[in-house]
Order: sequence, then C-alpha cells, then structure tokens
Amino acid sequence: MSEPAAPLQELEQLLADATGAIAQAQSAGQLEPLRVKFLGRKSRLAEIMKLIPRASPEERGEIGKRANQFKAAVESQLRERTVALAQRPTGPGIDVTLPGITTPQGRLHPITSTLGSILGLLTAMGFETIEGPELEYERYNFDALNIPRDHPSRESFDTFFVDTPSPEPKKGRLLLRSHTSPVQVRVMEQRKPPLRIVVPGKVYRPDPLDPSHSFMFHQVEGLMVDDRTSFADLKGVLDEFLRALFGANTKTRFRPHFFPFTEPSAEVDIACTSCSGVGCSTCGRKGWLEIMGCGMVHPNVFRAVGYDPERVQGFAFGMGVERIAMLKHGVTDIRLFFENDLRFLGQF
Ligand code: 2NM
Repeated sequence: MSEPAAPLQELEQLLADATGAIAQAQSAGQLEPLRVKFLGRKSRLAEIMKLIPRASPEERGEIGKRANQFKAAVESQLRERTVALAQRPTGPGIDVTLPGITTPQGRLHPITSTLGSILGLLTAMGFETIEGPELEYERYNFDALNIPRDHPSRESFDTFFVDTPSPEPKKGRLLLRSHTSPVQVRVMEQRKPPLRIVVPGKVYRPDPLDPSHSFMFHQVEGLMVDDRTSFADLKGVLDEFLRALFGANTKTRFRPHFFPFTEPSAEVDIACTSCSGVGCSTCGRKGWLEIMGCGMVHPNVFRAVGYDPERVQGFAFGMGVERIAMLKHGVTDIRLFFENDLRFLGQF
C-alpha cells in the first residue's frame, strides 16, 4: 500500500519545494541549478519515472500523469521567474518613504528690488533710465557741477582718486564717482532739452564704516530740463513719487539746503515711518526722516554743458537706495546689505 502512494506524495512535496526555491531565486544564474535539481537526469523526478514500469497497471497511469504535471508546472515556474527577474529594475532600490529633495528658492537682493520700485515709479512718470561709467574724470564729477576747486568733497579723504597714467588736461584726474550726477552732465553735453532722465548706480566715498555708512552705496538721481520747469514741478513730481513709494498718506516737507549744483536747493523729509511724526529712535525724536536732496539746476551747470541758462530751466534730485531700503524694511545697519548672509537676505 505505502509503496505506490509514496511517489505521488513525494511529487506533491517536491512541487512545494521547487515552487519555494524558484520564487526565492534572485538571478537567472540561480535558476539553472534548480532546473537541474528538480528536472535533471539525477533528480528525484527521474528516479520516480524509473519506478513506473514496476508499478501496478492502475498506479502506472496515475504516477505518469502526476510526473508529467509536475514537470510542466516546474518548467512554467522557471520560465515565469526568468522573465520576472529580467524585467526587475537594476541598481539600488528606491525608498519611496524618503523626504523629497526641495529646490532652493532664489530671490532679488533687497537693494535690487528697492531700486526696481524707484525706477518703476519714475519711469511711469516719463523719466528715461540711463547708466554711465563708475570710473570718472574730475571734470564730470566736480568741475561741470559747479563744485569749486577748493571744495572739501574734492579732498582725498572724501573721494577715491585713481592713479591716472596719462592725465587729460581738460578732464583732470580719474576717480571713482562720488555721485551719479556726472552721467547727467554727459547726457546734457550730448543731447538738447527737453530732457527727463533718471540715473541709477553705484557711488563711492571713503567714509569710516558705521551702521549708516559704507564706502560704496547706490544712488538714483533725476533730472528734468525744459524751457519752463519750476520748483512747483519739482515738488509735484517728488510728492507724487514719495506717496507712491511710502504710501498715499505720507507727509512731506521741503527744507532749504545748499548744494553747489542747484539753486535754490532743498532737502526732502517724510514724516517718520516708525512713529508717523511723534518722535522715536528711528527719526532721532525729530518726527521727520531726511529722504532726498533736490533743487533747480544751477546756471553754471547749464553753462558747463553748453546750455543757455537764459533759455532753459531744470530741476534735479538725488536719493540713496540703501537708506530707502532700510526705512522700508526696518534694517538698522547698512553693512548687512553687503555681507551676503542668507539668513538676512532670505527675509526679503
Ligand atoms: C542731489 C541733490 C540735488 C543733482 C544735480 C544734477 C545735475 F547734474 F543736473 F546737476 N544731478 N543731480 C542733484 C541735485 C542731486 O542729490 C542729493
């Protein structure tokens, strides 16, 4: 009894073993030994097949049938596993639970965006943006602007002079411009009025460094020249500009001042952005913040560029971009703009 039943039970056990081993194979190279082990000439299957002639006639058919089924099942599992292994992605596996890689977000430098707002507003009012050289001649930075030969700002402690290999007698020494006005002089020399221009750019002054001084900063200067241009036009343009920049309710104040290149001249204050005029540490208890300088272009400046001061009138103004950015954002040290610390720059 036990002899004929044994081959059938063994085939059942062999199929379970083969199924488990094939499923665990990790490469085609691991499948071939399994084919040899379960189907080869020295396999248990081969042994069982040899028993068939000696079995009783009834059992002969059953064992033969089961042996063929076993062979077909193992061959089909080997084929399927071969295909599955070939289609499996190679290389290291992907851990779908890992956090994603974030893309760092860049942004404009606060000086760039403040400059953009300033130029955007003035351009909308009809001013054309013009840039010019940072390395200038004394003639454009001082002489043409009615700045006297003995003016203190011409001293080496107020201007970065540059070695001038072959000084041009009419243009003087080379220097790093201390304001952007020399560009306006160059434009006036080249063009006739009417003129409405704004000149942004870097300017250089050898000041001792402190929370409100840096040896390089950015300026925007404006110039309008026409046959009739008044101080009222100047006031209207700057009031409009400052209310667009700091808010519609911004109070302004024009205070008499002196510049060699304008007459009359004024400094423009806005009511303190921190205390609205009450008095605080931002405005030094004055309630007002100095925000820009301006005036009517001096006749000597017009003469220097070949304009007839009897026939043209103009106004000019200038402001520091860092100062405006500091007031807009509550920054208390100008040097932060130039240290490129991402903890600072990331806040804008
Ligand atoms: C200021 C204040 C007042 C100014 C004058 C000129 C030029 F070239 F037309 F004469 N450009 N900019 C000027 C006048 C600049 O900045 C505080």
